[in-house]
Amino acid sequence: MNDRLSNIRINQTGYSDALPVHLAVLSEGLLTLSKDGGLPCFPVEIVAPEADESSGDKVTIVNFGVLPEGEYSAQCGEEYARHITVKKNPWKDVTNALIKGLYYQRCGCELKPEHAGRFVHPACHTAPASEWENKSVKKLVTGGWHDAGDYGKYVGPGAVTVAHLLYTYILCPKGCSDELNIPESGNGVPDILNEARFELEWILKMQREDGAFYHKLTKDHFAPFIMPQEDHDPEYLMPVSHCATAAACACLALAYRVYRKFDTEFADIMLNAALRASKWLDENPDFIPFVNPEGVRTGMYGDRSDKDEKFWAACELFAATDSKEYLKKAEDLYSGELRITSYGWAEVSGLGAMCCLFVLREKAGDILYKGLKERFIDECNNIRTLSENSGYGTALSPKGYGWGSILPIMSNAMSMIMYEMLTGDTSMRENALMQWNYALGLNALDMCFVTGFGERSVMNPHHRPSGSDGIDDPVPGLISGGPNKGFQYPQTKEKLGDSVPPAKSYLDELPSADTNEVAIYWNSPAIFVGAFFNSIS
Ligand code: G3I
Ligand code: 9MR
Ligand code: ZN
Repeated sequence: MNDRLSNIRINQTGYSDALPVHLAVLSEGLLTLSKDGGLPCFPVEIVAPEADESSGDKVTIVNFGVLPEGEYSAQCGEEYARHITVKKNPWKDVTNALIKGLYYQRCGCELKPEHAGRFVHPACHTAPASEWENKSVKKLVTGGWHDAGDYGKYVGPGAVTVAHLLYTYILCPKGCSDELNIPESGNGVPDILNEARFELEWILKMQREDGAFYHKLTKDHFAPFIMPQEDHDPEYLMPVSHCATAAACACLALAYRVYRKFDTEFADIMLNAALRASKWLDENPDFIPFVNPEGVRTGMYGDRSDKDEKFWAACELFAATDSKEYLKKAEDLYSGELRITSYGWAEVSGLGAMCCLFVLREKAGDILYKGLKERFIDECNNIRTLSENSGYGTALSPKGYGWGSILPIMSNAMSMIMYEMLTGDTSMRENALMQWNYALGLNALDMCFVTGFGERSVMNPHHRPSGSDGIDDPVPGLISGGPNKGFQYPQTKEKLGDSVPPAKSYLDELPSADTNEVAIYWNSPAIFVGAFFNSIS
């Protein structure tokens, strides 16, 4: 780990020889670049940099355009030179690692040395769980991914993560290489789908007999920092919820289409589960927000509305069954209120929009294809403006740095990538690329947010296995939530001070869940973005 902040910020995992090379420079004066130990060339005079509101930094983005393959050294003023690699396909490893990061979150099975290297552990959370509301009902609900730095498993966030993987496979198949070295590798199914199936099998187990889905499978409190196999306190099936049911319904209907060509039996089970969930939603139309029952303190994943989840579900059910009743439902649920460029656990309208724009297309009709497409394009233009207004090119407003700011940043990259896919206009590509660069080091913190990558990388994520396995390095391939001005933890505020700018409100410290936790649904949008750039580099 290099402790010195450089005056040049780069994508620490390298650059592609097929895409423009951007650096961010924090000094004035002459910036030079030398190739393969040669004399400095490409001189750029940096004058009067502008202040970036999110970070308070005076920063200039320098675009060197497409550079030939090689090892470069960038220097501005007296500060040390920064090493940059330009090569073909530079992001295959980090994209694969982000997918493999989900493998390391697997619950209920042993992580073996042949797949997990140093980061092994025996099977965890293998005991049957009781329903919270009726403790005499016990079920074996093993499997799935640990949600984040904690060991909870939550249906809605899990469904969203799977959807990101499946849409990555649908839209950027060339970007996902099949070399993950997970237990299923080599079985004829792409590894990204093998990994997603691990979660899908668990989601299926979270359905109650009447079709509803339990909101989550957690203990009543968060575990201390112990390894998962040492976490023996009882887990509970927490009450069912509308949002979990609708999100699972959507995800399973989507998965039905994707897995059909590999395993019809598994696909049919998923469609059947989705239809039963949909029926439960019809029979229980009044939204009841999930709140943690008295005495439960694990992640709540509360939501103000289930309209977005139901909209997404209706779109996916129409795609899966071709039955017009679902198109009608989706049209009825659709309104300007739905944020069609949001793909995170709280607002999933964007996933419904992806189904309309890339799967249903003309079949979605005037409202959900033509109209929605226009609105989507407008939104993408706003996102591009956000990126243009930022000193680092980051598509987030200064106010947007909340818990898990990496999510809106990666989501905005997804939107700009989809803009290109939808219109053939490549003019947002560099704006999207700046978000990928952000995640990998081109940011106000000079920090690569993916564990195991970069010369200045996250070392102390709020992640129980990383904090308790006795290995100095964190589990690799996990992306940190990143800067958060929300200061949900008083100690974060105390350490950073009130006046720290939003984009610097970050601590690479284990206790700082509010700035440095990892989560499956932060990895997954980064996987989409990585796979896209992988496919064109
Ligand atoms: O709802 C308000 C919104 O009205 C406001 O505009 C916005 C401003 O930032 O804040 C919104 O609420 C935030 C909420 O996330 C919704 O995004 C809260 O301030 C913020 O505290 C909350 O953070 C969530 C955090 O749990 C604490 O509840 C994160 O999104 C969520 O990703 C995180 O999830 C945790 C799980 O509970 C447990 N497992 C780990 C996981 C990752 O940290
Ligand atoms: O470790 C928990 C983390 O996974 C959650 O995202 C976070 C959400 O509030 O809570 C963390 O648990 C902390 C708890 O909220 C307060 N006491 C300290 C716990 C560990 O940092
Ligand atoms: Zn576990």
